Amino acid sequence: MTKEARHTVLVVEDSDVDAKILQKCLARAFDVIRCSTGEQALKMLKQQKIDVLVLDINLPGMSGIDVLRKVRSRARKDYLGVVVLTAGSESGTTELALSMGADGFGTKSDAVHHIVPLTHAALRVKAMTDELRDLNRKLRRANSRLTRLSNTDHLTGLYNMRYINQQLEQEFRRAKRYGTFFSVIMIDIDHFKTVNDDCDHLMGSFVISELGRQIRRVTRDVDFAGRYGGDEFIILLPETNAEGAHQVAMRLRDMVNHTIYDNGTNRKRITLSQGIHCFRPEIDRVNEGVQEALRSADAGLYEAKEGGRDRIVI
Ligand code: GH3
Ligand code: MG
Ligand code: MG
Repeated sequence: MTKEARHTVLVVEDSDVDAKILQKCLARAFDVIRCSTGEQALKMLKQQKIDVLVLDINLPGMSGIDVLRKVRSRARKDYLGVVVLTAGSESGTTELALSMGADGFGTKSDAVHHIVPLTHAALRVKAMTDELRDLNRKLRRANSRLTRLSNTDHLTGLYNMRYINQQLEQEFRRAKRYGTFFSVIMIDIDHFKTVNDDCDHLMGSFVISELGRQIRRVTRDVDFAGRYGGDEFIILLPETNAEGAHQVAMRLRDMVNHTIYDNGTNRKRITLSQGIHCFRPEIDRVNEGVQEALRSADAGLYEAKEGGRDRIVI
């Protein structure tokens, strides 16, 4: 076995004679270090990489059980294997040690024969636990990636319709419960078909993703911006009144109107139509909540289109 692959065992034993015997047995298979008290052991565990603790139950000061309790209650990046050694005469100690998370136990009188296999067994528990923890971490990461993907519009990176609808319901419940308000802005690009027709679909898609970026720039972290589909976007503004929502819509309008898209053959500007609805729980009817807010913001959007586009209607 190479030096790197060897595991480190810390023997916690106050008797020099017993410690020597244990170290001699273990040194055949492991790198062995030793200390005489529980307090020293806890310190060493913080300072260096140790794979298995061979722990005498009867120690001066802190007992082996106390050390075990401390070790298991601390969060560690990787698992520490623990073998507990008893004098053999204490009743109930082994049960207690196992229930507190020891991976193996033996009596000191038998230790010469059993300490190496016991340590190997503790290392197997460690390997399995570390692997499980690693898998768990990967699973959690994959799950959160999946959740993010299922809530996101792929072209803009904004939220998708499904997530925005969920969030709308939640904002309604919150606004009703706390008597706050929130606003919704519905946005549709004017004559977007002409971008596709006059330039190409690539430019069309670029315009949509750029608008996503601009919407992100005019909103705050607490707002929820989403693409409802096609050239339609929606912004939820928690605890924002109609005036605040109008300011956001104006900022977006300014930014969009100053953007020129140029693909070498065509130069294009776009404009937006925007409809705003502010939900006020004391006025809006409870049951009509979400649908009413959407209908009202949509009606504003329609009015903006009818009125000649490039405008905001509350
Ligand atoms: P209006 O001012 O009435 O909104 O006119 P409009 O041309 O924008 O019409 P509308 O909003 O009804 O339709 C949007 C068009 O946008 C429909 C489709 O051709 C195009 N479109 C929708 N999604 C995408 C996309 O992801 N990429 C591209 N390139 N075009 C899209
Ligand atoms: Mg449009
Ligand atoms: Mg549209």
